[in-house]
Amino acid sequence: MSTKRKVWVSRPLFPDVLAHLAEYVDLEAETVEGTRTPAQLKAKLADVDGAILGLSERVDAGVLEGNTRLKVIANLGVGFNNFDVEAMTAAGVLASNTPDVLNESVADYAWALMLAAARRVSASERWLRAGHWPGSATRFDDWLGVDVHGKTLGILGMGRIGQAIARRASGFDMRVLYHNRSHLPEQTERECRASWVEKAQLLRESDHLILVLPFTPANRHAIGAPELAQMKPSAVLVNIARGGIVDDAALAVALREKRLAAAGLDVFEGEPSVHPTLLDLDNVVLSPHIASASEDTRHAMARLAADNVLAALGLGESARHPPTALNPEVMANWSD
Ligand code: 8YV
Repeated sequence: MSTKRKVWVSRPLFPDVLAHLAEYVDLEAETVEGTRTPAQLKAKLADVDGAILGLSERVDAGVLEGNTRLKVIANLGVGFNNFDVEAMTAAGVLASNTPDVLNESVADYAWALMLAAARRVSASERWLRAGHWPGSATRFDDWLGVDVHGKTLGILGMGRIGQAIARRASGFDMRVLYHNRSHLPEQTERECRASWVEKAQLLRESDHLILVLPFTPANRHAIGAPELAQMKPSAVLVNIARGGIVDDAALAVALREKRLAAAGLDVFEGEPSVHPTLLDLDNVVLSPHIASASEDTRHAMARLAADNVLAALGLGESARHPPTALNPEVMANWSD
C-alpha cells in the first residue's frame, strides 16, 4: 500500500503541474470538467489528504463534517467566496487561493471588455460574420461607439487588480476615480493617478465603470436598478469581479432601454446560466469567466495551488510554508 499522501484535483489541469504533484503524492486528477453535488464532494474529500478545487465547488461545514483526514484545499482562483473559511478553520483544514499571479492578466481583460463594449467590437463582428457587409456598405454614421481615451474611468473596488487597471489608464489619458471602503495610501494613489470619491460620485461621473469587488453578502447587487439609474446613459459598465455583484436582470433592462450605452460582462449571477435578455442584446459583450485565462497566468495559478497543497502536506520546496494560505493558523494544531 502506498504511504504517500493522497491528493485529488477536481478538474483537468496542466500536465506539467500534475506531473510535479505526482512526484510527491498519490494523485487522482479528473480528466473532464464536471460539477458534483455536495454529497459527492463530501465523499471525495473524505478519502484524501489534500485537494485542488475550482470556484463552482462550495466547501462548507456540511461538506467537511466528520472528515478527519483532509488537511488542505487549494482554490483555483483569487476570489474564495466558494469557501467558508471559518468552517474550514474549525475543521482544521487549511485553505488557500491564488492572489497576485493573475493581477495583470485580469487587468488586461477588463480593458479588453471595456474597449470591446465601448467600440462595439462583438456586435460588428457578428454582423460581418452573418454576411451583411457585402452589398451594404457600412454607413458613415453606423457602428458609432463611445470613446475610451480622454474619458473618466471609475473603479469600484481598488485592490491589487483595481490598481493594475488604473495604471493602464495613463496611456489613454483618462481621469481615474475609485471608490473603496478605505483610501489607498497617497503614494499608491499617485502611482495609479487615481482619486477616491464617494460611490454616488463614482456612479455619476464615470464614463466607464469597472467592478473589481470581492463577492460578500454586503456586495450583493452593489450595482442594481438604483445605482444604474445614477449612471450616465452614455456609460459603459464592466464586471470582471463576480456574478451577483450586479443585478443582471436590472442591468438587462437598463441596456435594453438604452439607459446605459453598453456593458462587458465576464461573470454572471447563477453562471454558467446567463440572463436570457442579456443573450439577446447587442450592446453587451459576454464572455464565460475567462479574465484570468492567459496561458501564463492559468499556469501560474495552477502551480501556486499545487505549491500550497504540497507545502501544507510538508512536501516540496516550501514544506510547511504554504505561500498563500488563508488560515495558516490551523497548522499549529496539526499533530502530523
Ligand atoms: C477564476 C477568478 O479562478 O481568480 C478568480 O477569482 O474568478 C478567476 O480567475 C478562473 O476563471 C477559473 O474559474
